[in-house]
Amino acid sequence: MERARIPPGQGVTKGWPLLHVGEVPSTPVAEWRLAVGGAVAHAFELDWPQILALPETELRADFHCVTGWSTLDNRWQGVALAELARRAGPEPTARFVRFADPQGYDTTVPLDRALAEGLLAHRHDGAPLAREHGGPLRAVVPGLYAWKSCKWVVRVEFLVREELGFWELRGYHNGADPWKEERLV
Ligand SMILES: Nc1nc2c(c(=O)[nH]1)N[C@H]1C(S)=C(S)[C@@H](COP(=O)(O)O)O[C@H]1N2
Ligand SMILES: [Mo]
Repeated sequence: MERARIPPGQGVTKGWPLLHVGEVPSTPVAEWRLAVGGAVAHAFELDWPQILALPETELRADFHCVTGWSTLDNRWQGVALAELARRAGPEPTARFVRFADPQGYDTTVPLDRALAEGLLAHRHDGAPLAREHGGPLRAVVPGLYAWKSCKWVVRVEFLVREELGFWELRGYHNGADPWKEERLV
């Protein structure tokens, strides 16, 4: 049987809802820095022109918020996690990747999933990603609930051990698989 398009308990919404804790950061793009580090051979930092100079990948994916709304067929453009990993050289023991914003929001995803489908998006539908939706740079991990898609990413950290993030410390299921309804623990 063909799998349903929408995971159980989700409903398609019109438009693109906004959801985050804290403030939308006002750091100018010219001052945005991305630090890539943790369990890697070469930690590095990129400024905005360097981020834009990396090979660009497009990802078309649905987006499922654990509160019940889904948006379909989002087109994201940006830097594949695999591209950052290629430059950083994760240690063989690395199993997870943590994304963090500048104000204490973070979330962790399994490395194999991040490498297979994770993107740091700086554009959506070909236009620069709106600030309120995580611009200039946000993670997109399509196979997991949207709280794993960290907005305003300033740090990507490869981890040997799993760490709980902002929502996972507040009762969200760290697996976050919408098809298994891994919402709360
Ligand atoms: N930095 C940061 N990223 C975040 C959040 C947040 O509060 N802070 N909320 C998450 C949640 S719960 C959802 S549903 C999506 C919402 O993304 P959107 O506002 O672009 O629709 O962002 C995720 N990424
Ligand atoms: Mo969400």
